[in-house]
Amino acid sequence: MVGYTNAGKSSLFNVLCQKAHPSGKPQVEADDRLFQTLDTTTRKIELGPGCEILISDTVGFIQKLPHHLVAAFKSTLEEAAQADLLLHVIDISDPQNLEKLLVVEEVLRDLGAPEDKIIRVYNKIDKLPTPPADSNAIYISARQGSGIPALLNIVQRRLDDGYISI
Ligand SMILES: Nc1nc2c(ncn2[C@@H]2O[C@H](COP(=O)(O)OP(=O)(O)O)[C@@H](O)[C@H]2O)c(=O)[nH]1
Ligand SMILES: [Mg+2]
Repeated sequence: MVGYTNAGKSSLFNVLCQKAHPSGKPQVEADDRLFQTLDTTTRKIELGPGCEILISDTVGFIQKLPHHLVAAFKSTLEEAAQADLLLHVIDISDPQNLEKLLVVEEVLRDLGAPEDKIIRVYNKIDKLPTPPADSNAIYISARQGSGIPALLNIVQRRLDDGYISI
Protein backbone atom coordinates (compact mmCIF):
# COMPACT_ATOMS: atom_id res chain seq x y z
CA MET A 1 0.00 0.00 0.00
CA VAL A 2 1.45 3.29 -1.10
CA GLY A 3 0.15 6.81 -1.36
CA TYR A 4 0.21 10.29 0.01
CA THR A 5 0.08 10.89 3.73
CA ASN A 6 -3.50 11.06 4.97
CA ALA A 7 -4.93 9.18 1.98
CA GLY A 8 -6.13 6.43 4.31
CA LYS A 9 -3.54 3.68 3.85
CA SER A 10 -3.40 2.76 7.53
CA SER A 11 -7.19 2.82 7.77
CA LEU A 12 -7.46 0.45 4.80
CA PHE A 13 -4.72 -1.74 6.23
CA ASN A 14 -6.69 -2.08 9.45
CA VAL A 15 -9.92 -2.87 7.61
CA LEU A 16 -8.16 -5.63 5.65
CA CYS A 17 -6.53 -7.08 8.77
CA GLN A 18 -9.77 -7.00 10.72
CA LYS A 19 -11.55 -8.77 7.89
CA ALA A 20 -8.99 -11.54 8.11
CA HIS A 21 -8.89 -11.60 11.91
CA PRO A 22 -12.26 -10.26 13.06
CA SER A 23 -11.34 -10.18 16.73
CA GLY A 24 -8.07 -8.37 16.14
CA LYS A 25 -7.37 -4.88 17.31
CA PRO A 26 -6.24 -2.24 14.82
CA GLN A 27 -2.75 -3.08 13.63
CA VAL A 28 -1.51 0.42 12.95
CA GLU A 29 -2.43 3.89 14.08
CA ALA A 30 -4.52 5.92 11.70
CA ASP A 31 -4.72 9.63 12.30
CA ASP A 32 -4.06 13.01 10.83
CA ARG A 33 -0.47 13.43 12.00
CA LEU A 34 2.32 13.29 9.47
CA PHE A 35 4.72 10.40 9.82
CA GLN A 36 2.43 8.37 11.98
CA THR A 37 3.62 5.51 9.83
CA LEU A 38 7.39 5.61 9.78
CA ASP A 39 8.05 1.94 9.47
CA THR A 40 6.49 -0.57 7.16
CA THR A 41 4.09 -2.92 8.91
CA THR A 42 3.42 -6.22 7.19
CA ARG A 43 0.67 -8.71 7.97
CA LYS A 44 -0.49 -11.93 6.39
CA ILE A 45 -4.15 -12.10 5.41
CA GLU A 46 -6.24 -14.73 3.65
CA LEU A 47 -8.03 -13.52 0.54
CA GLY A 48 -9.80 -16.80 0.04
CA PRO A 49 -9.18 -20.52 0.46
CA GLY A 50 -5.55 -21.22 -0.39
CA CYS A 51 -4.78 -17.60 -1.16
CA GLU A 52 -2.72 -15.92 1.49
CA ILE A 53 -1.07 -12.58 0.82
CA LEU A 54 1.22 -10.26 2.69
CA ILE A 55 0.11 -6.65 2.87
CA SER A 56 2.37 -3.80 3.91
CA ASP A 57 1.43 -0.37 5.17
CA THR A 58 4.13 2.08 4.15
CA VAL A 59 5.21 5.54 5.09
CA GLY A 60 3.22 8.18 3.21
CA PHE A 61 4.38 10.76 0.75
CA ILE A 62 4.47 14.40 1.77
CA GLN A 63 5.59 17.50 0.01
CA LYS A 64 8.91 18.98 1.17
CA LEU A 65 10.18 15.98 3.06
CA PRO A 66 12.60 16.93 5.86
CA HIS A 67 16.15 16.23 4.74
CA HIS A 68 17.08 13.72 7.40
CA LEU A 69 14.11 11.55 6.46
CA VAL A 70 14.75 11.36 2.74
CA ALA A 71 17.06 8.34 2.91
CA ALA A 72 14.77 6.37 5.23
CA PHE A 73 11.81 7.20 3.05
CA LYS A 74 13.57 6.11 -0.13
CA SER A 75 14.69 2.77 1.25
CA THR A 76 11.19 2.03 2.51
CA LEU A 77 9.76 2.85 -0.87
CA GLU A 78 12.38 0.84 -2.71
CA GLU A 79 11.31 -2.17 -0.71
CA ALA A 80 7.64 -1.47 -1.37
CA ALA A 81 8.26 -1.16 -5.08
CA GLN A 82 9.26 -4.84 -5.08
CA ALA A 83 5.75 -5.91 -4.16
CA ASP A 84 3.69 -8.02 -6.57
CA LEU A 85 0.98 -5.36 -6.57
CA LEU A 86 0.96 -1.75 -5.43
CA LEU A 87 -2.29 -0.43 -4.05
CA HIS A 88 -2.06 3.30 -4.59
CA VAL A 89 -4.46 4.80 -2.07
CA ILE A 90 -5.81 8.21 -3.10
CA ASP A 91 -7.99 10.60 -1.07
CA ILE A 92 -10.69 11.40 -3.60
CA SER A 93 -12.02 14.21 -1.40
CA ASP A 94 -8.68 16.05 -1.55
CA PRO A 95 -8.87 18.85 -4.16
CA GLN A 96 -5.18 18.24 -4.90
CA ASN A 97 -5.53 14.49 -5.36
CA LEU A 98 -4.55 14.46 -9.03
CA GLU A 99 -1.40 16.47 -8.40
CA LYS A 100 -0.44 14.13 -5.55
CA LEU A 101 -1.26 11.04 -7.60
CA LEU A 102 1.21 12.16 -10.26
CA VAL A 103 3.94 12.81 -7.67
CA VAL A 104 3.51 9.38 -6.11
CA GLU A 105 3.53 7.56 -9.43
CA GLU A 106 6.54 9.50 -10.64
CA VAL A 107 8.49 8.40 -7.57
CA LEU A 108 7.36 4.82 -8.10
CA ARG A 109 8.46 5.01 -11.71
CA ASP A 110 11.84 6.35 -10.62
CA LEU A 111 12.15 3.39 -8.29
CA GLY A 112 11.55 1.04 -11.19
CA ALA A 113 8.07 -0.15 -10.24
CA PRO A 114 6.23 -1.29 -13.38
CA GLU A 115 3.13 0.76 -14.07
CA ASP A 116 0.94 -2.31 -14.49
CA LYS A 117 1.60 -3.30 -10.89
CA ILE A 118 -0.19 -0.20 -9.65
CA ILE A 119 -3.87 -0.38 -8.72
CA ARG A 120 -5.39 3.00 -7.95
CA VAL A 121 -7.78 2.88 -5.01
CA TYR A 122 -9.89 5.99 -4.49
CA ASN A 123 -10.72 6.28 -0.80
CA LYS A 124 -13.06 8.45 1.30
CA ILE A 125 -16.02 8.30 -1.09
CA ASP A 126 -18.19 8.88 1.98
CA LYS A 127 -17.00 12.49 1.89
CA LEU A 128 -18.33 13.14 -1.61
CA PRO A 129 -21.72 14.80 -2.07
CA THR A 130 -22.53 12.47 -4.99
CA PRO A 131 -21.13 9.03 -5.80
CA PRO A 132 -18.33 9.00 -8.39
CA ALA A 133 -19.36 8.13 -11.92
CA ASP A 134 -16.36 6.37 -13.52
CA SER A 135 -17.20 2.70 -13.32
CA ASN A 136 -13.69 1.65 -14.31
CA ALA A 137 -12.08 2.94 -11.14
CA ILE A 138 -12.04 1.42 -7.66
CA TYR A 139 -13.85 3.43 -5.02
CA ILE A 140 -13.86 2.63 -1.35
CA SER A 141 -14.50 4.08 2.05
CA ALA A 142 -12.07 2.60 4.53
CA ARG A 143 -14.07 4.32 7.24
CA GLN A 144 -17.41 2.81 6.27
CA GLY A 145 -16.03 -0.40 4.83
CA SER A 146 -17.66 0.11 1.45
CA GLY A 147 -16.04 -1.19 -1.72
CA ILE A 148 -13.72 -3.54 0.16
CA PRO A 149 -15.06 -6.87 -1.21
CA ALA A 150 -14.81 -5.51 -4.76
CA LEU A 151 -11.25 -4.35 -4.10
CA LEU A 152 -10.26 -7.76 -2.73
CA ASN A 153 -11.80 -9.42 -5.78
CA ILE A 154 -9.69 -7.31 -8.07
CA VAL A 155 -6.55 -8.04 -6.06
CA GLN A 156 -7.28 -11.76 -6.18
CA ARG A 157 -7.96 -11.62 -9.92
CA ARG A 158 -4.74 -9.74 -10.55
CA LEU A 159 -2.79 -12.28 -8.51
CA ASP A 160 -4.54 -15.16 -10.31
CA ASP A 161 -3.64 -13.67 -13.68
CA GLY A 162 -0.31 -15.29 -13.09
CA TYR A 163 1.83 -12.51 -14.46
CA ILE A 164 3.55 -12.50 -11.11
CA SER A 165 6.62 -14.66 -10.80
CA ILE A 166 6.81 -16.69 -7.62
N1 LIG B 1 -14.16 10.26 5.88
C1 LIG B 1 -13.20 9.34 5.77
N2 LIG B 1 -12.05 9.49 6.44
C2 LIG B 1 -11.10 8.54 6.30
C3 LIG B 1 -11.26 7.41 5.47
N3 LIG B 1 -10.13 6.68 5.52
C4 LIG B 1 -9.30 7.33 6.37
N4 LIG B 1 -9.87 8.45 6.85
C5 LIG B 1 -9.29 9.43 7.80
O1 LIG B 1 -8.20 10.09 7.16
C6 LIG B 1 -7.16 10.33 8.09
C7 LIG B 1 -5.87 9.69 7.61
O2 LIG B 1 -6.03 8.29 7.58
P1 LIG B 1 -4.77 7.29 7.67
O3 LIG B 1 -5.32 5.92 7.51
O4 LIG B 1 -3.96 7.57 8.88
O5 LIG B 1 -3.97 7.74 6.37
P2 LIG B 1 -2.48 7.36 5.90
O6 LIG B 1 -1.62 8.53 6.26
O7 LIG B 1 -2.57 7.20 4.42
O8 LIG B 1 -2.09 6.11 6.58
C8 LIG B 1 -7.66 9.77 9.43
O9 LIG B 1 -8.23 10.83 10.16
C9 LIG B 1 -8.71 8.76 9.02
O10 LIG B 1 -9.69 8.56 10.01
C10 LIG B 1 -12.51 7.27 4.77
O11 LIG B 1 -12.77 6.33 4.03
N5 LIG B 1 -13.43 8.27 4.95
MG1 LIG C 1 -0.52 5.71 7.78
